[in-house]
Amino acid sequence: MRLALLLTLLVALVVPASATAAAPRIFPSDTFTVKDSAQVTGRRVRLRGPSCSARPSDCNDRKLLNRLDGFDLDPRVEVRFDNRVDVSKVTPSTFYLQRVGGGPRIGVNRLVFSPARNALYAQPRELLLESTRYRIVVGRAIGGRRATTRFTTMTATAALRRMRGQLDDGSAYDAAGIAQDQRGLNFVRPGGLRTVFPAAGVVRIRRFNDVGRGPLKEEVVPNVAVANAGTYAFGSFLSPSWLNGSRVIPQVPTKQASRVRGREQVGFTLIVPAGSKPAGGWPVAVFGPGITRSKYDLFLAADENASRGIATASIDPAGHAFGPRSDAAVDSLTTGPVRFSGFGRGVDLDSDGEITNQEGVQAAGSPDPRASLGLRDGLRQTALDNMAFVRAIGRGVDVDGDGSTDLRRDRVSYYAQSLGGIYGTMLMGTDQLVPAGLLNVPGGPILDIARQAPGFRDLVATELKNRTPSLLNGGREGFTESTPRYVEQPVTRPARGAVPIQDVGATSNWLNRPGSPEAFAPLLRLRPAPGVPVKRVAYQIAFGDQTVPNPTSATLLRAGKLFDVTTFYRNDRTPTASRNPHGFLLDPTVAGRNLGQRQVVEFLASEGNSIIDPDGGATVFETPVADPAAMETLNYELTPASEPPPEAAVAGLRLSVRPGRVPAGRRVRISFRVTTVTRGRRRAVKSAVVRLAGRQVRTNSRGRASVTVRFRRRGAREVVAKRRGLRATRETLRVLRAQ
Ligand SMILES: [Ca+2]
Ligand SMILES: [Ca+2]
Ligand SMILES: [Ca+2]
Repeated sequence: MRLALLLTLLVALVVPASATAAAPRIFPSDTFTVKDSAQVTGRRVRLRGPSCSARPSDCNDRKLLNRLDGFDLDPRVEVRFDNRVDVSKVTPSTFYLQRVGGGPRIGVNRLVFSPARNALYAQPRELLLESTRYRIVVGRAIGGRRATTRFTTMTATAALRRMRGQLDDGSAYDAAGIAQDQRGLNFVRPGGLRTVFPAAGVVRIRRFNDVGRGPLKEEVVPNVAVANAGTYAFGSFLSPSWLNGSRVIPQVPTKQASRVRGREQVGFTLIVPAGSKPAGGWPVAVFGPGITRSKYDLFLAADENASRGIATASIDPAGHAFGPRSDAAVDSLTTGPVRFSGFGRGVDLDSDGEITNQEGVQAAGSPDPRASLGLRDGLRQTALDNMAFVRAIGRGVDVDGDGSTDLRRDRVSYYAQSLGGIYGTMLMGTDQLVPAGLLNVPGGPILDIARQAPGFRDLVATELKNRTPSLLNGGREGFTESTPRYVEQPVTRPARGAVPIQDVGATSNWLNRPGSPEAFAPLLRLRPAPGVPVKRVAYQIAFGDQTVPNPTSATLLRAGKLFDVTTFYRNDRTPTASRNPHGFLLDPTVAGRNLGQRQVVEFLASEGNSIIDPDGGATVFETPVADPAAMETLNYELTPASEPPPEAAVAGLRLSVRPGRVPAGRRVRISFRVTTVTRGRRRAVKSAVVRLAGRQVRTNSRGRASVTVRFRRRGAREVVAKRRGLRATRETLRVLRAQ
């Protein structure tokens, strides 16, 4: 016994505490959670600080995060060191994540080193499993001390599934006050008008948009869905709504289901083929329109569907198709103009008197305390509206009112463009009744789309500007985030102010994950949810897409391992190479349109069993994508922008603690010395505050201070040294067993 003790003391003498770096501190960690039996994970996030008066935006975000039952599925791991570290030391064996209980090591990428914080940021190379415990291991090679922690990932996709379950068991309709006989599609307007028109007699379709104040704005609906079209119909159905007045589905403990708040009369458009219908009715494809678009895009998205015997229908995304006064009109050879409600879903959320083409699909912007929830719940509600639409079709649809069902009740496929592909991926991952879906030009998460897309970046800038404190730091559209993409080299000189923008980005992506398509992509084929079959899906991505940039599509496709069912439309190899190819499926002025629609109709006609290469051996359409890595870059040129200078390193304090090990139960004097290195010279730091075990002392002009203490129990004690303008540091004092 005495020998062992002697050896311990000897070790203490030959290894002073100041010779070893302090252990790096890692986030995320379950140390920032509390137990909560109402959550699937048994835990709830509990972050502290910052001050709500000094940093109200961060405070608002923290309150939202503290309702979640775990950390992000693509967490931005933060490791704080005491000194600069060499990012080239990061390898799959020195920095990795691993499931607690075993599993392969998951390396990291997207590295950022912040000199001002001495913090290293990294994200795992693959999306993590939900509701699962992981360990993070940071090896000694990086910062001189090994560090590890455990954390639990959030339950992300189950909430949408629970809401779908409320549609299936009828409880959502009951809660919304929608009686059994009101749950189907409705073609009859007040006054008895049936808005169903023989397609051959339709000369023109117009819409009259309620933009808030002033007269309705007239627009002609382009219509190329004429081949073999028999009937154009315009109707509505009642859809339960989970959104509250702030366009948010309030977070509930993950073992519980969200509550239905009301209902909405949702309009639809429908094209039924001409000719005699097959037994049981026409098979149906539902088309999902993109952001700012509407159900009227159906007439641009269904060139060949009717010719192939497919009925096609579409509804508006939440908050779309302008305000509730919006109308539509059909000019017919036989009847003249017939005008009826367009069931606009837009709301004047910001009370400025105007209703935009997408107002109400997302939470209000900063300084609204829910701003960081963004599109999360508008996307979930839209996926649910489409599920309610599928269920209404399943109740039997009599379009012409002759008493017989015209649409097949058991066969609905889905296809969609852009935002439609985003909520469409969520729908496909969740709805057991939709076996096949083709998703055109989606990506995720939304913030990563918006900050990289030239047309949306100013919206992100406005949000950063309106935060308190404001985070605009200069650069393209007013900010520079220095965020590396999946395949890019580590960022070791982030722009000044970039790392706080990255903090907000990581928070936004974490908060939005339950309504973000990449979280649902693994459910399509890799890990289907209980009761949901493996799906037949196809993706179309456009090379150099400037609206949903390629790297965000790659994020989605990687998450679901979907590259083998992905077609890459190489707009760069066409006569329209100078155009933004995002709208290629619908836009008649982009080269790929007709072949894109050919692939869609073959997919739909085969119920997802056939993904044709629309141009065969030619290479405008790569089916499947020849090189998935080609999607990890933007594939278009950005105009140069001046960026802020790199973040400056902040000199750090160094703290020595002697002795570094003390026995418990005895009064001991512990001496501190606080220094800093400036211009290569070590200098004493006067008036630094050193804290240990509830005691606090200040250093003298030689940087020295001491306390006399007695520790009752053995274990590690943290010593912290701080001084304004310099980065704080900490050391560990070890209290050994009493002699
Ligand atoms: Ca408005
Ligand atoms: Ca009928
Ligand atoms: Ca080809």
